Amino acid sequence: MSSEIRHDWSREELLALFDLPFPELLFRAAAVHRAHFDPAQVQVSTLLSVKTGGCPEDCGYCPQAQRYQTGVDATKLMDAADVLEKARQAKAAGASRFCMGAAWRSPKDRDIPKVAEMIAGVKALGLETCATLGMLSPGQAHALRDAGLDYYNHNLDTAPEFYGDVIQTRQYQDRLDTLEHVRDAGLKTCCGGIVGMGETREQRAGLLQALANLPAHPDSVPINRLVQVAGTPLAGTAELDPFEFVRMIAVARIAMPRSMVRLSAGREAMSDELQALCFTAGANSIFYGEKLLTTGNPDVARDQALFARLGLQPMPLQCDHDHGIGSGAGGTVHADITAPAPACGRAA
Ligand code: SAM
Ligand code: DTB
Ligand code: SF4
Repeated sequence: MSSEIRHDWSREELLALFDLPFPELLFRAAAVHRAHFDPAQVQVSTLLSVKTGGCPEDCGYCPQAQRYQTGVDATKLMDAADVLEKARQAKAAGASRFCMGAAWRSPKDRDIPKVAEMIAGVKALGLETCATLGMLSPGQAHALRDAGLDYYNHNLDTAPEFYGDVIQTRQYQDRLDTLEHVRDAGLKTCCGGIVGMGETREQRAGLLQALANLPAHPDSVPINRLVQVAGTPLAGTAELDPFEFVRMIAVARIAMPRSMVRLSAGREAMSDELQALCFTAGANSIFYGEKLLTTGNPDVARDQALFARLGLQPMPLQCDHDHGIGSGAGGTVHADITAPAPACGRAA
């Protein structure tokens, strides 16, 4: 099984992978996974919404868009001290990365020092830092990097040709521009999308094509399954076949062999068996903790039990380092989620 890093994937090649018999696709994805990672290790991130709701954008899936009546109350930006308390709790519970999300189209320059204070504080705890704040200018990306930011999350969300069906208030190119500013500032990228929005299989392949053909594969690739929230335009969309979700994970793993593929939103509604299939297909990262940004996530006890039943361990930060993917923050993170994993011994 070839697992070279490619940036020239065609839609047809990716669709041909989607079309493979399910066991064959899983086998190929699992082989690529093993060539680059220890399949028993799963990276664990915790999310915190540091500024919730009231967003001017019109993303059709999002409970935080002001224009949809979803019952999400808008809040101001949290104080750094409160964010740090949440980060301490996340670290104690076993997270190795802490991701701060804000419901902004883009941050205002006056917001940057406040977010920088949060980032510096979280980094000082020995956690990897991630932020998702909307579109960034080059200067903002540099300022966040200088504050100690490791990763920036900004998703392409879907295939270019389906994008306009979901979002009108900003363009695909705006997202590509922000990703360029993020890379140019020396930040690692976390970039993926959502499935289950009514897109076709070809469009799911199109999202993966857009991600894999970026100038550099994203370091993390979150694959979200739409969490349907009443009041959003996409509430009521036909549910995606769970096996199709697993295929999406598997093709992402094959197309981006060294990236952390994150089983992201939508886990709360997934059975343990479906999640196990996703880990088998090459997913090796999750969001951990009872809440995503505004919607639910499996509770900690359920994830601890799942890791124990599947023999999975939280990935120590050092393992990231071995593969040249992680940041310079901290050493091995010992997680309560299950017995701490030894530092990954696989070749870089
Ligand atoms: N406002 C910033 C932005 O849009 O870049 C950052 C936060 S936004 C909530 C981050 C990502 O969460 C979106 O790009 C989308 O992929 C995902 N997301 C939002 N609502 C979701 C939902 N209901 N189901 C699944 N994923 C969702
Ligand atoms: C990503 O791709 N998924 C996360 C994170 N990046 C910021 C967000 C999921 C949000 C799900 C809906 C909510 O909880 O509001
Ligand atoms: Fe705003 Fe981000 Fe939600 Fe879009 S996804 S409405 S930009 S918070």
